[in-house]
Amino acid sequence: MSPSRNIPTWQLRARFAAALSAMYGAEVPAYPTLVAVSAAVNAEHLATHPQARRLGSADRVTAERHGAIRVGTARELREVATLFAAFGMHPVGFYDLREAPSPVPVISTAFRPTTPEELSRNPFRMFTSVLATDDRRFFDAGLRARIQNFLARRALFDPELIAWARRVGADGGCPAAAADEFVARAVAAFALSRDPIDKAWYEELAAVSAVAADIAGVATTHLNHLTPRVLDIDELYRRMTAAGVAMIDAIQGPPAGSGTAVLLRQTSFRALAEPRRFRRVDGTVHDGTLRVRFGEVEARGVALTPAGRQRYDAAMAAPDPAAAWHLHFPGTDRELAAQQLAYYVGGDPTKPVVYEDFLPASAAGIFRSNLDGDARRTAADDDSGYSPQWLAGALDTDLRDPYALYEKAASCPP
Ligand code: OOG
Ligand code: NI
Repeated sequence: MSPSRNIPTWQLRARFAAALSAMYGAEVPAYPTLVAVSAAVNAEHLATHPQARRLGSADRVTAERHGAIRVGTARELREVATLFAAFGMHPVGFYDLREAPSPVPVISTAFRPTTPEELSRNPFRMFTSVLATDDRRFFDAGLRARIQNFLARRALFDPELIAWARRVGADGGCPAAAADEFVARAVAAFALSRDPIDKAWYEELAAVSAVAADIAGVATTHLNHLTPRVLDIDELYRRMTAAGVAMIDAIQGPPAGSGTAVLLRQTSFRALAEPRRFRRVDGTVHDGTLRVRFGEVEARGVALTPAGRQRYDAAMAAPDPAAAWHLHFPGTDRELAAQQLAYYVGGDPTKPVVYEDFLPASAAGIFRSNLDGDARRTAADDDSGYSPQWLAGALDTDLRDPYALYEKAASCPP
C-alpha cells in the first residue's frame, strides 16, 4: 500500500465503527454477547428468509451499528459535527425528548451517511444529544449558571483532533499512513474516563436528572451504548431472555406480527454497574459504581412517508397498538407502495428504502428504561428557544430533513 494512497471517508467510517465496537466490547462485557447472539439470529434468519436481503445485504447488516453520545453545549456539539463530518456522517433530523411522555432534558439529532451509496458502504450513525440547560422547567437559574460554568471549563476534544478532522472532512479522506492514528484518536475521545468524579456535584445533578449528571457531572463524554442490528428482534429477545439477561419489558416501536416491517423496533437490557472513581468533598478518592451504560439492539424496516407516519402515530396512540395496527396499516409492501405510505425505489414494492433514523418515543423510552428515575420538572414556562433552527445554528451546518433524503433515495436507483 503506497503511503500516499488516500483513505476515503467511508472507509474511515467503517474503521471508526469497528474500532468503537472493539473498545465498547472491552468496556462492557455483555456487549460482545449481544453482538454474537445478533449475528447468530441474522445468519439463521437469512438462511430461512432470503427475501430479508431486500432490507440490507448480509455484510451491511453484520457490520451495522448505531452509537449514542451526549454533550453539554453548542460548542461541544459543533466539535462533534466537525469530527463526524470527517467520517461522512452529517446531522439528520431533530428530536425533542423534552416533549416525550417521560421527558428527558435534551434535544438530539442523528449523524449519519445521507446517500444510498454511502449507507450501503457503511451505515454507521450516532444519536447525539445536547443538554437543554436553558430550559427553566428542569434547571433553575442558580443550577444553570453552575452547569454552564462547569461545561465552559472542560474540553471534550483535543483542539488538534478537531482541526485534523476539519482537514479530513474538507479533503474527503486522509492519507493511508495517517488513517489508523486518526481513527484511534477519534475513538479514544469516547472512551469511559477513569478520572475521579466530583461526588457531590454528580449527586446534585442526578437529583434533577440522571441524564444531566451523566452529561455535566463528569469532565468527559463517552459512548452511552452501541447497538447492533438484528433481522428478527422477537427471536433475539427470546434468546437473550432464555440466556438469563433481563431485558426491558417491551420491544419499542411497531408491534410484532404487523406484516411488513416498518420503521424501527428496539429493545435493550440494563447495564450492570461499572466501576468509576469518586472524589469526596474532603478530597479523598474512592471506588464506586455507576449504572449508565447498557445494551440495545434494533430491527429496521421500510421508511414511511409523512402520510404513513401519521398512520403509525395514530396506531401507536391506540390503547392497544397491536390490536389497532391493521385498522391503520395495510400488511404488505405492495399495498404500502400503492397507497404511498412507505418509500420504495421507483415505487417498486420489492425495493424498500430502509428507515435510517430514530423514533422520539422509543428514544425517550430507551433513555427512561435505563435511568433510576424521571427528570424533575417544574411548571415554569420554557423560554429556552430550542428548535431545529437553534440546533442548526449550534451545529453551524444544515440539519438534513429525513423525508427529503428518503424521497431522493426512492427516486434514484442505487
Ligand atoms: C440516546 C437514546 C436514543 C435510540 O436508539 O433511540 C437512542 C441516549 O440514551 O443517549 O439511542
Ligand atoms: Ni440507541
